Amino acid sequence: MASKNLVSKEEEFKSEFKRRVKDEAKMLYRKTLDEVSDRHKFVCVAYAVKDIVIDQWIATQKAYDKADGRTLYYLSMEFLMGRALGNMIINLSSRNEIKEAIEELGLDLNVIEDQEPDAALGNGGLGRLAACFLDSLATLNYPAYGCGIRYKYGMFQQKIEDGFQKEIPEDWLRHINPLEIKREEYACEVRFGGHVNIEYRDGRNFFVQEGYQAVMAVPYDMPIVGYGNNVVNTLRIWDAEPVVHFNLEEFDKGAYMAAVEQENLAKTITEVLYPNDNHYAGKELRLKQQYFFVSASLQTAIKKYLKNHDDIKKLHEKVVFQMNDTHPTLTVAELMRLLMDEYYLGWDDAWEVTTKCVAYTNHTIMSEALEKWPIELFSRLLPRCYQIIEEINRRFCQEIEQKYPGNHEKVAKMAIIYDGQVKMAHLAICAGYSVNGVAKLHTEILKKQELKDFYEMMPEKFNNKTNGITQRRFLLHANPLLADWVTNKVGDDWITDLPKIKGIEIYADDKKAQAEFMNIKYQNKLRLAKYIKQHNGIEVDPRSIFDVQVKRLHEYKRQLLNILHVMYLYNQIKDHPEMEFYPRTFIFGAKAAAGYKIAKLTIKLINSVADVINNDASINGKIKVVFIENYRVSNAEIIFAASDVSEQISTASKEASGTGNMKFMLNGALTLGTMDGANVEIVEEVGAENAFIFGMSSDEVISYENNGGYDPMEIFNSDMDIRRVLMQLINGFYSPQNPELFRPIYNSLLTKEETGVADRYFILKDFRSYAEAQKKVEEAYRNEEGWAKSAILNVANVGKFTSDRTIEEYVDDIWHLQKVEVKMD
Ligand code: B1N
Repeated sequence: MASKNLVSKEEEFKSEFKRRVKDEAKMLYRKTLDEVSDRHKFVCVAYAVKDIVIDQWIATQKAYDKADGRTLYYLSMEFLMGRALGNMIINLSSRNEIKEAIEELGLDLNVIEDQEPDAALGNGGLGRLAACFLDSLATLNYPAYGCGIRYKYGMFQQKIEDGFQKEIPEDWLRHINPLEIKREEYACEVRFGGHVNIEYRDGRNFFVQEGYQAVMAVPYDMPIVGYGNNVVNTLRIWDAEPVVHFNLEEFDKGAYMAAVEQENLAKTITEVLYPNDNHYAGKELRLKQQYFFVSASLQTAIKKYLKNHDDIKKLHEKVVFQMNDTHPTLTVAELMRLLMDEYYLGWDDAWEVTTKCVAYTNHTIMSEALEKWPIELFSRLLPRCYQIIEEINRRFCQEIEQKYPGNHEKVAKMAIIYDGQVKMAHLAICAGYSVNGVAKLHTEILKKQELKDFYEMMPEKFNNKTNGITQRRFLLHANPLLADWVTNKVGDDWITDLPKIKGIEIYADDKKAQAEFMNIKYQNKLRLAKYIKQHNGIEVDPRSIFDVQVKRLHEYKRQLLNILHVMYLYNQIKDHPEMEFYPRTFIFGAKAAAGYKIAKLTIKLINSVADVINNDASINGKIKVVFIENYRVSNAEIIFAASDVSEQISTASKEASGTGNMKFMLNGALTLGTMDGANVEIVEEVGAENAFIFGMSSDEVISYENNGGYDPMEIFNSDMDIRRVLMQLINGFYSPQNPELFRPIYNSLLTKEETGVADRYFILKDFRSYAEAQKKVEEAYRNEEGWAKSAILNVANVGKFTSDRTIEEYVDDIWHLQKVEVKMD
């Protein structure tokens, strides 16, 4: 009887869902479901899914209110969410019924999912980390908001034309976004510019901003569905609207111009994501964006708190703000401002609350990424915040002076305001109660080098939180074949408890399991080969080694080392056609910041090398080079699943953590990498014998850097293979129309012309060691069973790198949140 009831309940759910999808087609498009386009089918299905999600969303927020625990506000300029629908479906408990219903409607879920544009509100690792964290927070039952900006144009779309990158605006909102809700009731005002007046009333001073320009911040909420636990959290992203929609006749000339300016401010502020990864451009509009979303997020967080509590001095008991890098560091000044100017706390009380509410994560040591704002710009745009920061700085410098009497150099090095600039990292560290790095090595470098002075003065703030990724998106959704294989072997606990995946370790030596595993990899390689054929028109051999480097293009990530090595291999094969060589497909995917010349030229080089090699019939297809256009979350899912070799070859010490490295590992690719970022911990988990490690250590790199670099000419003059490859950059070998084209790359490696340092990222210095490691990759791949064993061991030992673990560590050490159960009746 019980099972019969269950069956009928499922059937009821399915027919309700199907009815809903069909109704949407009727209501939205005046058509039957089979008459509407694929994109409209996506919209209909998305609305039907949203209907299920909304009930859980309401229930979750009720449960949170009732529990009245601490809430996390994860403040980030970037959330690289990718597509939502497919992920939402796999996370819902009713996933099977939904999938069946979709099938019964005669729809293909893959086709439907493909209709959704990626929500690309981020550049790379930092933004994707924020997205993985939201998934884990919801899955682990923690009350949390993501707070960010609803950019009209997200990360640009990349087109490759004649081998060059072209940036096309990504108008992801041109069609309705069925998976968001506009929440006009939470709109609030954000003010820029003007000046601060002091008014004396009721026995105290009031600071009032006057002559400012204002915009309305209007939030849009996107649901974040936890895995099978009824929890739906919220990503709240802010759009800007003009405060007054003005009526032309009513305005005199002055008011007219002011109104137009306010309209323009509203229009520009959330227009576009800055497409820079690990680089600070210092643009005024960027500072406006930062203040805009920080102020709006804080205002609503405080109002929400005061709905059920009356003592603002206890805000920290219920609220924590995590600052994702320094981009939201204005949180410190804005919270002080709100507490003092709007809620009438004195300085000391406001400081006490603020410093118990904010924590800071550092994501990079790259000096060009450090945010430093000129005082002139800062104080003009944010006069009250600037005043507050001046006072924070004054007190902080006093503290340093007290601790290190007479040490003026210390004060100069650590001050928040110095040399005409406001240093955001110093502000974040001074006010934050926690400062964390994102991998063990990175945190050690912060403590010993970059932030040494701060660590010595306040060691208790510093801690490590090694990054992680969500296995729900990057295995369960991205690689259903491998996910099913794992589940068949060890059950499905790994979905919410990744270390359980260790259970497959006993199959590492099992010949049958190895064959199954390699067959799954092969199927995934077929899927990627098909994608490449469709999108690049290039035919690749799914039996070749898929050797993959996908990540933002940056000199420190050394895509150049990879392609120079391809050029070197090509020379070898041409010289020795009889040489044994296992066919290899070198796959690249990378966006370069629009203004980053040498990065864009590297893309052109990869494509030029691809042109020559792919069209040389004499090498029998031994090497293929593919540049995948428009690398993003949705095609990343296909790429990771199909990879054999994971290229993680940054100059040691430069990659704070990396998270792509973990996604490859999860999908059974072997790491070819330097001892950098989280690679160190990956090797620790999987064993050096199941990875290919090469290159200088971070200590060596740092010691060279402290001594002005090294002399790459010595290598150029003594290593004839390297010399030949470099000469091919300037003799037209890969650019016969314009032999000078790649001269800047050549110069960056051999002269101080480009950056003041020759080969700043030690590409030539690491080349031989890289080439040797690559040779070992080939040898290892020839032994198919050995390779399968290593690949399985990579998957088996990936447990540590789930973002669920990372989040639990943040909760234990920094956030102190309580889990909340959500029951549906
Ligand atoms: O953050 C990731 C790390 O895994 C990567 O190693 C790290 O490079 C990346 C300014 C950044 N650090 N800094 C940025 C992004 C945008 C921007 O405007 C800096 N991204 C990282 C997650 O921890």
